[in-house]
Amino acid sequence: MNVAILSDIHGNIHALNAVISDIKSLNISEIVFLGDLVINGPSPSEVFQELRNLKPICWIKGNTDTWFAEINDEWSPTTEQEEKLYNLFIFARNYLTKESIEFLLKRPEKCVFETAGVAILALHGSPRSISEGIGKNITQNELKGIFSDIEESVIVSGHSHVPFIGKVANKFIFNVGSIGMSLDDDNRASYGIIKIKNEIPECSIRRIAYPISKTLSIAQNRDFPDLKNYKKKLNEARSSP
Ligand SMILES: [Mn+2]
Repeated sequence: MNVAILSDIHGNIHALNAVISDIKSLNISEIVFLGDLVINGPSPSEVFQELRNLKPICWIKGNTDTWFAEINDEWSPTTEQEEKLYNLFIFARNYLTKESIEFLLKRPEKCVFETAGVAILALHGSPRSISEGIGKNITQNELKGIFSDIEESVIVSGHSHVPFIGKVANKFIFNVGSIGMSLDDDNRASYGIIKIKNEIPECSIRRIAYPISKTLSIAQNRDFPDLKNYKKKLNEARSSP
């Protein structure tokens, strides 16, 4: 039983399609999605449709998915940063139906699934926050605290856009990175595969090259906000700003 763990697609259909082709070439039985689907990329409706077709056994919300509940018509940006996020939000909203947005908002914030008898906890960020990415910036001691109340022995997460595989107090922690916008100096899409062998999970990261220029040309045709910055992010996948 191999499970593919997908996260942080961020409206990038070419990255998602490349990952789907890779999944089809492997012996994958189930798909899990960890959130951040439509905002911050030029193809919100396409990625929504594609992901629905994949029928994930587990599909949770990310912090940018919750913007659809947090931002309403009375809200207006007050800082330059808020203005940027607001433009990304409006762009995505313009490409989605009301039904799709309602569907996204109905996703849970976490989910437990089982594969080969092993229970796995799926989160977008960390057990204490949807917006906290788990990675090597967190000390082993801190990780122990963060995961101390968790029963499951395997935890999968995303959010940071930087893949990470760690182990703390007999728990396997697996951040699968981002499909649509890697930020670890490697501009390929990133996703994870979990294989259970004799009840021991084997976690691996797949890195998949995709035609970035095609994603950028859709962005240009659709007048995607702050295109120059988006282009730089996709191409350079810079780990620091
Ligand atoms: Mn996120």
